[in-house]
Amino acid sequence: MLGKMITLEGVEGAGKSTQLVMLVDYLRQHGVSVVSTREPGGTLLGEKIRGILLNDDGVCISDESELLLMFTARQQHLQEVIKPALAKGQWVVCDRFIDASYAYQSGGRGMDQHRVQRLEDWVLAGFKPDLTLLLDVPVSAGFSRIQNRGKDRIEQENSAFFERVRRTYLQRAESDYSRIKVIDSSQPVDVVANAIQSCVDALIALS
Ligand code: Z5A
Repeated sequence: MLGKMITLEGVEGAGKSTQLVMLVDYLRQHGVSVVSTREPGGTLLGEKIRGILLNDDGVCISDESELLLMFTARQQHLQEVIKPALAKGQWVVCDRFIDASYAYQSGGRGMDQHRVQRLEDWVLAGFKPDLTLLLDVPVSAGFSRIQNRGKDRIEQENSAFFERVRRTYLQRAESDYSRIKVIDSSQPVDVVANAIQSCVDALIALS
């Protein structure tokens, strides 16, 4: 793999989409060819799965099905978009990836993390992002930023669910601190962007 993969993670309203756009601009200014994508999604199949997972249209989805659908979308994404881009030397910037499955399906839903691990071993087979930016914000602050828009199926969970999600993200960051960098995303947009750029500068210098 010649390119680098950067993922953005965090609870709802953490600012991932905002920062992704700014990060992609920053990388392009540094001459990096970038593919910007998201999970679930990023391919035609992945976007259809995203619709099934997030639409609140009464379709019954068990926790196990939710996890498997996330990984179905991810497998296609890896094969169709991520690995070909990296092989061409492009950088991939992705709004959510593998850590979200641990945070939401294991942390939030309470599924055994070994199930997630088994799927990770199968689908990712050792592949990991080069850098993960965990945009950390208190759950209530994140939700207050998005209060004026409708909630998708997962966003309708209660605050205890999202507290578990946040805690799981932070635990993962503690145990994999060389890959996962925690950014205080309760700060103003430009301050968060500067913190992200400092992390990314180190990766640019290495490439
Ligand atoms: N999911 C899962 O369960 N398992 C998996 O494996 C994967 C995903 C891959 C995808 O949603 C859902 O799928 C997600 C997890 C689940 N579910 N939930 N619930 P998503 O990632 O597409 O959407 P999201 O997480 O709901 O994103 P979001 O709520 O749009 O948040 P965001 O992208 O982090 O925030 P934003 O859109 O950049 O900003 C939100 C608002 O805050 C906006 O008005 C900004 O202008 C404002 N903002 C942003 N930054 C700041 C700062 N620093 N200060 C003040 N205001 C700010």
